[in-house]
Amino acid sequence: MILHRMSAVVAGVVLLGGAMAGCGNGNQVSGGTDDGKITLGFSQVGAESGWRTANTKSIQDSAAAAGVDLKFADAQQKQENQIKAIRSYIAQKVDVIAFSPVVETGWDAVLQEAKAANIPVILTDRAVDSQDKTLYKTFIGSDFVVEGQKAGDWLVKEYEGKSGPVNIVQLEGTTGSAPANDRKSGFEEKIKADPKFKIIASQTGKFTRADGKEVMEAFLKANPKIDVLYAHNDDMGLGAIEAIEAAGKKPGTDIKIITVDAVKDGMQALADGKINYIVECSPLLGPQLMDLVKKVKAGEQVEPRILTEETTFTREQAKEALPTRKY
Ligand code: GZL
Ligand code: ZN
Repeated sequence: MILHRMSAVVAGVVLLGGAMAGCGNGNQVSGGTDDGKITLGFSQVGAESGWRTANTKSIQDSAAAAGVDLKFADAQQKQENQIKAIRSYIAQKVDVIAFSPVVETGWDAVLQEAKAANIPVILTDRAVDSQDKTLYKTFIGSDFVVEGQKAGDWLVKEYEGKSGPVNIVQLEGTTGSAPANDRKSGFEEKIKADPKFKIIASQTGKFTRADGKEVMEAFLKANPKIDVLYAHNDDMGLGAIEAIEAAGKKPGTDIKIITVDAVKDGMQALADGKINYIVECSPLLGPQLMDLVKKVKAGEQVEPRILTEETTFTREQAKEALPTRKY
């Protein structure tokens, strides 16, 4: 786990402040710093994809702009590292804790500890399956089921009037993560109505290019006829494109490709005709997160579920959007 303190000053004050500042319940010196600034402890999933890089930048830039003291920990996609980071934020008595849970399950204990310490928690990007909704103040992120449904809808329209079988391979996101579970269920729900659609292989590519490439190589070796690839993020789709081309096939033509995220590299592949359709998943949660942090610190009510705005892109739309793409 890499603990980044956003400024040596904060680190210094935290060491000093730790002794004097009782905090976290809003009416005392704010978390560990005596400059009255809000201290946010953020536990990030890792640095597995272009989406994650953009998400981290959005959070760090927004914290700086909002004058929020950010403590940031990269968990390298390991749940135990996220739990350790959250525990260290509790020990440091930060004002607010936020995190993107790498998987949906196994959070109740540490979230109970944060609640007992009177430190409010905000979920960003991914959901948890805790039944106890008092364990966090709000969840801001996409609806991954809808993202999967959008991908399925496009495929159904693309093959309208055409006979099957349509052999589909699926590169799933991180096993147990909300985006992997929900993008899978949303997509499969849409295509199950027509038996011509057959998912002939489905396996995790861990949201990375390298794993996406490796799994696609195996898919290609085992399946002589693949018509469609549905990848749960652009990065796995881009890795798969390398494998498809190495196998002498044309991505976007011999094998239609649908991905999710719409990061710049994915949008470029879409504009180049190597990907056929991208469902956007916005990583730019930083500004809204900082607003929520201030509201929650001030004890204001916040919406329990905040949905991010996002769209879909065809090849033409990608060409138009690319020049001004922020990430
Ligand atoms: C989705 C996010 C996913 C992205 C991937 O909100 O959790 O994790 O789709 C990223 O690119 O790795
Ligand atoms: Zn779920």
